[in-house]
Amino acid sequence: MKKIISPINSRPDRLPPGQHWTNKLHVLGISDPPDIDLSQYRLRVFGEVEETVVLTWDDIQDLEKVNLIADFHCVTRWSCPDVSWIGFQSLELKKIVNIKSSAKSVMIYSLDGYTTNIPLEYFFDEDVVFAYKLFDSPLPADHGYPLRLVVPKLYSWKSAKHVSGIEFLPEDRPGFWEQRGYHILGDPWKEQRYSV
Ligand SMILES: Nc1nc2c(c(=O)[nH]1)N[C@H]1C(S)=C(S)[C@@H](COP(=O)(O)O)O[C@H]1N2
Ligand SMILES: [Mo]
Repeated sequence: MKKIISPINSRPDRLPPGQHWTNKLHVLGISDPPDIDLSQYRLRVFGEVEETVVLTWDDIQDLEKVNLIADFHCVTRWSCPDVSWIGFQSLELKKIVNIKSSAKSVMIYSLDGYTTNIPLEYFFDEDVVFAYKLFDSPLPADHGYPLRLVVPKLYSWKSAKHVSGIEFLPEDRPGFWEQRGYHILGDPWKEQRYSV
């Protein structure tokens, strides 16, 4: 299995400004985790693509697996070092869906009603992974079962849990927290916490 260590882990300024280290991944969610039946689970890829693609849980297991090691930076100022995830890279999507050149951004949809937006240049980074394992165990319900996104270079509200949809957008538009005052991008090293 390919191992990816996020380049953020070897930055000289590894801990972003205004953050402190904790040794725990704290649970933060807008609601209780949804009930999931894996046989019914689907991941839908749609929007600015030639054809909508719908993946089953088995389809997802067939994608090339990677192990990502990355620090996790929450906008509420805790940072957890060296979190280990197993899943597939966002770049794998380019092999299974034809993305139109009009696509500029993605909206990620979650089964708890959560959404978040990510510009394509961040979404298709090498260290962006859709994870189904955390430290070698299946994702716990409250950490995003069955599938979650991990975007190490942005604050972790962009790392959507319980992902069920990926919409390619012709222009960036705000998701759940971005509509409620969080920064549209969310770079921790620029302290892009809030939009005002
Ligand atoms: N579906 C969903 N994903 C979500 C959230 C949420 O409320 N719902 N919260 C976000 C926030 S603010 C953070 S800090 C991380 C927390 O991930 P964890 O609970 O696994 O530590 O998940 C992000 N992804
Ligand atoms: Mo967060």
